[in-house]
Amino acid sequence: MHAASVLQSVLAPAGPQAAHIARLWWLMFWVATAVFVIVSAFVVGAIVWKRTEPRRDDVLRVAVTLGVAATVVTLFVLLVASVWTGRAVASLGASSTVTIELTGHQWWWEAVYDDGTPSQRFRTANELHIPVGRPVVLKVTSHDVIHSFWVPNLHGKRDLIPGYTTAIWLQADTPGIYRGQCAEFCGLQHARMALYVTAESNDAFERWRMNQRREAVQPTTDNARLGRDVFLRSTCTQCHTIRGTIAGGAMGPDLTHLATRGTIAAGTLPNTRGHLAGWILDSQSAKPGNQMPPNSLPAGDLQLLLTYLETLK
Ligand code: HEC
Ligand SMILES: [Cu+2]
Repeated sequence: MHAASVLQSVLAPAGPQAAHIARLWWLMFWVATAVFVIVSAFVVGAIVWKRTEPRRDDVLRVAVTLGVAATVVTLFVLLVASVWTGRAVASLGASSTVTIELTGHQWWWEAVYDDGTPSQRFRTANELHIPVGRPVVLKVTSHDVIHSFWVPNLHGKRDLIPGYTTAIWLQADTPGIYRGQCAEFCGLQHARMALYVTAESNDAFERWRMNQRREAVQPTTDNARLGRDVFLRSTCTQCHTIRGTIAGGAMGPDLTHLATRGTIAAGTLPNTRGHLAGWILDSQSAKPGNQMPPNSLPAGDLQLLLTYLETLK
């Protein structure tokens, strides 16, 4: 994932909701610009031109009436436009085929892809995939404090409130990787609480989803097997799940398909062997205050563990 290929902009809408919001933004921008220019022109005019004729109250009264009328009409148009946009983005009026339960944590995102068949549900973290051209419902809530889901290319903001679930509809029409950001201050690492949404063709999405549903791959080499043993006898299992092993913790992100993600720690670091090593030994230096404690592992064990984690495709 190259930073340059990732978009995070309200002005480059990639779906219908974002397009509505961008249109409203441009309307308000041009109206405000026009108001600014007109008012400035009057101010400059008042300074430059000296009054030579006596004041005429009738002309003044007409001017004030026109000014007030123009203001009322402008504000009314903006009100109607924003109410209309609010309604237009509220729902896509279609039955959705993809439902994602998204939960905010200090400071990462937990996602469960829902399915009518319970065995087809799966859990992942920090990186969503969605099919292009199909409406997606996100059911959002929070595990701790108020967070806010915001992927500017796809939709406006939606608060994640503890103990309360709300639904937000979105759709991507243009394939791409869109960066999201927690948009409600939620503590020390609020700024490092990013989220990536990959919008891709239906085929690519279904392939991704099929793979995510699977349990973790069984190690095929001795080193990967030993690495799994390191994982399973360390504290990792208290907080992390790797489906298909006894590790079933829920404090931290699900690691079953860790190696399919482009970043770790909610967009903080690229998912490379070196960064993973640094993160596992001392995640506090990369993301101070985060909920994962440092781990002191012998160098050999760490290398085996990394080899295992890299197999989790
Ligand atoms: C006390 C709970 C806890 C323990 C123990 C723990 N972790 Fe974590 N881990 C977390 C939390 C919480 C996060 C998310 C931190 C964040 O992004 O703010 C995390 C994040 C990670 C990530 C990044 C995942 C992602 O997709 O962003 C990896 C990899 C990881 N831990 C591996 C390990 C390994 C390996 C061990 C054992 C050596 C371990 N963790 C032990 C809680 C824990
Ligand atoms: Cu936040």
